[in-house]
Amino acid sequence: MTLRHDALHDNARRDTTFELGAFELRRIAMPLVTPFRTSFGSQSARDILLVRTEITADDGTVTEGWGECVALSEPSYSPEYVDGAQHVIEHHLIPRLRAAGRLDAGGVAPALAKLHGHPMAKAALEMAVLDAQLRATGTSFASFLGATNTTIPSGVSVGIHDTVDDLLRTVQGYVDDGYVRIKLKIEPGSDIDHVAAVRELIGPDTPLQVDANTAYRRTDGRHLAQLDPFDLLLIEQPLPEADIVGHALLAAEVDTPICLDESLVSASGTADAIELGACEIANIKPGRVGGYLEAIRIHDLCVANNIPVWCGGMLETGIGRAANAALAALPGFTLPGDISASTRFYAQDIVTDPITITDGHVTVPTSPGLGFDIDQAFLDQVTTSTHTVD
Ligand code: SMG
Ligand code: MG
Repeated sequence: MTLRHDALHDNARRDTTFELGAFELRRIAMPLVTPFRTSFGSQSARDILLVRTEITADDGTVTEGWGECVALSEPSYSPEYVDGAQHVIEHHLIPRLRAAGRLDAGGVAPALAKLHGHPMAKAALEMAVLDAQLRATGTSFASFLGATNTTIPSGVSVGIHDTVDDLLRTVQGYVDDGYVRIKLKIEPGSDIDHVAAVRELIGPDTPLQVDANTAYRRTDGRHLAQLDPFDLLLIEQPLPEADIVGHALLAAEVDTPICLDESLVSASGTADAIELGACEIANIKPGRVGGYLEAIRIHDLCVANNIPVWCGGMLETGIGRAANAALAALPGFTLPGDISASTRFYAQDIVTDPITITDGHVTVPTSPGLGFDIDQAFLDQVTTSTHTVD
């Protein structure tokens, strides 16, 4: 089949390229409004790497663009971590980009392809170039994508709580905020009874799903099948990321659909997981797969294979949140994403137009670029270091 977005990736068909300027690598410290606990640990603040670049068009016009690296502080969600991402960006990725000469966003991944791994670091660079390119051409990300939806349903991810009472209080708060789908983080010992209590609280009609962040093993099939009566949308990443066959076995043993997150790091790997029956639903996170352009390929692949997709989250600031909202407006995103209001995690955002929810929905940004404006004063206030790479 011809993918809808092939033109985005076809080097030969690209006519407008840019000269890349310096890259500013900026680290910010963002406290969370409340600690967020998953099966791999708890965090109360986010140490985020931002990338700012400037591109110069043929006519000499200079435009800035911003990217956000979703790597966490520790290699706990995936092998990447923020210090490592900054190192590989400075010492390996930027030199390759420079060597590639003039390019546009579609040229970033090919220029970096000979370097293994580090999808989150690569994605941050592609994102900065993409934002700048879209701003330079006066195009919103949503129109670049051909997205048709102007609003998207908003889901919220709820961390593991020590007690069921605390969990129910938190979930009720999010229901009151209007979130249309609840996702519960689970791990062995905080799973079946937590889900049962939340299902009873929210009733049968509110969509509910769980995310194990690799906390179970192949032998846990019978245990996880106890979730089946609660009519969950999906079980996200129950097994370790490399265990694709295990997920296929689990999908045959458990009625609730199996969704992959950590396991999906490329379009070709996603195609394999689908073929093996390991991926009944796909969580798409641009950072995890090396960028928005690869994320679009995975979307197209899933649509062609009748695999529902939704957009995951990595506690992004307003930069990544805006871009994710546009991505999730593509037609294959048929399930609510982890694109909550900025206030779900942060008291104040680094953009002047943070993502909010109205009637459980997020409005897809329409301004040129990925869809945000930096709040420079607040950004400077939360900045912990800035380093320019020429
Ligand atoms: O941004 O709303 C968000 C967070 C969603 O649960 C979320 N992300 O595995 O899907 C996931 C996790 C990864 C980050 S956990 C620190
Ligand atoms: Mg997940």
